[in-house]
Formats: sequence, structure tokens, C-alpha cells
Amino acid sequence: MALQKLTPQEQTEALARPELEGWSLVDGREAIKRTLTFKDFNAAFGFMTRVALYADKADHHPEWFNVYNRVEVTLATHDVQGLSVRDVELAKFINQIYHQ
Ligand code: HBI
Repeated sequence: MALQKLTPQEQTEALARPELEGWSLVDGREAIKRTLTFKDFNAAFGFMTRVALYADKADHHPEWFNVYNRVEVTLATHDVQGLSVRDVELAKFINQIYHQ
């Protein structure tokens, strides 16, 4: 079955789950975002490397911005021009491996 776009209700329900703590909707765009901070650049880049390996395996890639110990991540599914279960899964993975 083709990838489904999450409805606004499904988006709200997903963001209310404890596994998606810290994630919120982006203003004016169907996407979710979270800013993560680390001890230093080494820790931030180690995190990004683990996410990159997951992303390539899952064929689902983050939009992100890094300065030193801060990583701003935005997730959306371009194939559906909105949010899908793939964003929820990637956000969950990010939360699982995130250690401040
Ligand atoms: N990453 N975030 C995101 N959204 C997508 O729709 C997407 C992706 N990575 C690869 C991908 N789609 C492929 O299915 C093709 O569109 C290349």
C-alpha cells in the first residue's frame, strides 16, 4: 500500500505520545521539529552519524542544522508533501538515542 499522509488528528495524537517528547509542529508547514543539545561537537556529530546510518537504511532523511553542540532537526515526508509514519518512526529513534 502507498505511504499515507497523517491526518491532523493523527499528527496531534502522535505528538502527544511520550516517545515523541520534545517534538512540535513547524509553523506554516506540515513538518515536525526538535532542537537537541549535547556536551560538545563530538557528541553532536556522533549523534548525527547514528541518525544518518538509520536514515540511509530506512530511506528517510532528516533536514537538519548543526552548530557546535546544537542540532536542529526537521522531519517531513516529501513523497506525501506532509507527515507520515516514517517521520514518527525517525523521531522515535532520535529520542531513543538522544542522551543530553
Ligand atoms: N526523506 N524525509 C524524507 N522524505 C521523503 O519523502 C524521502 C526521503 N528520503 C528518500 C525518499 N523519500 C525516497 O523515497 C525517494 O523520494 C527518493
